[in-house]
Amino acid sequence: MGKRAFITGVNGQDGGHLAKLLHDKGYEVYGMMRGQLEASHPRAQKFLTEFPYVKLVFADLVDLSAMTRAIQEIKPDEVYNLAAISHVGYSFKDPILTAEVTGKGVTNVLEAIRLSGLDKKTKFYQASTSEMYGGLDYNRPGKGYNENALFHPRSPYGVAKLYGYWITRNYRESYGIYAVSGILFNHEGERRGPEFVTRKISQAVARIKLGKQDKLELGNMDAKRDWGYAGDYVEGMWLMLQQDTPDDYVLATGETHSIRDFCELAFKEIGVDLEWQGSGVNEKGVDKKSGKTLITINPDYFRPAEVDLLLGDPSKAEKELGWKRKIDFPALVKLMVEYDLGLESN
Ligand code: G4F
Repeated sequence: MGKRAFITGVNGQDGGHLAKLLHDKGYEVYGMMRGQLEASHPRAQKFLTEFPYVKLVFADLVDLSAMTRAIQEIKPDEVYNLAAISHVGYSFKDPILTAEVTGKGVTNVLEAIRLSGLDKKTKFYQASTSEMYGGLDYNRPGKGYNENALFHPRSPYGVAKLYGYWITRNYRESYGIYAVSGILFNHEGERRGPEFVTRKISQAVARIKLGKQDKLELGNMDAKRDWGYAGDYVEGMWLMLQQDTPDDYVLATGETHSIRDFCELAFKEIGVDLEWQGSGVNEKGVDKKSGKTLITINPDYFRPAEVDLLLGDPSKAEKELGWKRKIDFPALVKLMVEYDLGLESN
């Protein structure tokens, strides 16, 4: 019989990519959805249309009893904890719930494994994040953050994720559970939600091209991110659970680009050359040829504290896991704009 995997947050961007990868590898895939849903609910039905092989489990990360029941029933070989409140900006608005779900929820999954007596069988992957670094470790200028860089989270989300990182490490060191963190830098693609900046841009570009939208409003244009393709990153998650000894790994591209860079490449895909005019909140992205304003700044999208620059150093994962990203930055932007052009044309 194949291995069993249990994915929390299966309905999110990475959940879909990972479910497919594991199914293709012969796993029996269980996916968790939250709340009072049933398999007949439209959201569950929509998910099952795309991923009919996933066995849905209805439970909530904040409910230890539900998590324990789920783990006891499934007896998974591998658990991938992807569920979280994952939007950094939103976490400032709902910091307590973020702590409960994104932070304490990790302990519930680990406890569920331990209480079920599966600590020697079940391997655990925690979706840790580059947001834990916060972009403030000036000891590593230009080199990129690796597994030893200083953490200084800059949002309730980052703080909650840091708790998740340490409790995962603590269960590994205390109970010998095969529990690891993947410290993943931003990863995007066609499954990304439109509340994140890359998908917001690719959707807007497609809609502007098709005459469905006039312009795009953005927040901080100066932030820089290390952006890879989510499909490449789920392979790294799986590899982290296939090693002789559990350890934590950074997955990143080793390149960083600004929001402006992303906009320029995305608009180029529809034949528009952008020119930047003005500065600060008055900055505008203008179509060089027509003079039409396509991008303006809306301070509502600014965050109380910002992570200015993220750049990852994936050399440990490349050396020890044999992992390497396949899709580079221009290919990622192209893939997303092309996908949204197809979607918006229908
Ligand atoms: O796309 P974002 O919302 O992603 P962010 O905050 O980097 O977080 C993502 O990556 C993390 C890994 O480092 C994950 F842990 C996390 O769960 C999530 O997947 O914002 C990227 C940047 C920020 O600096 C933001 O201020 O884009 C800036 N930005 C500018 N205008 C905007 C906008 N972000 C959003 N969401 N919307 C805007 O209009």
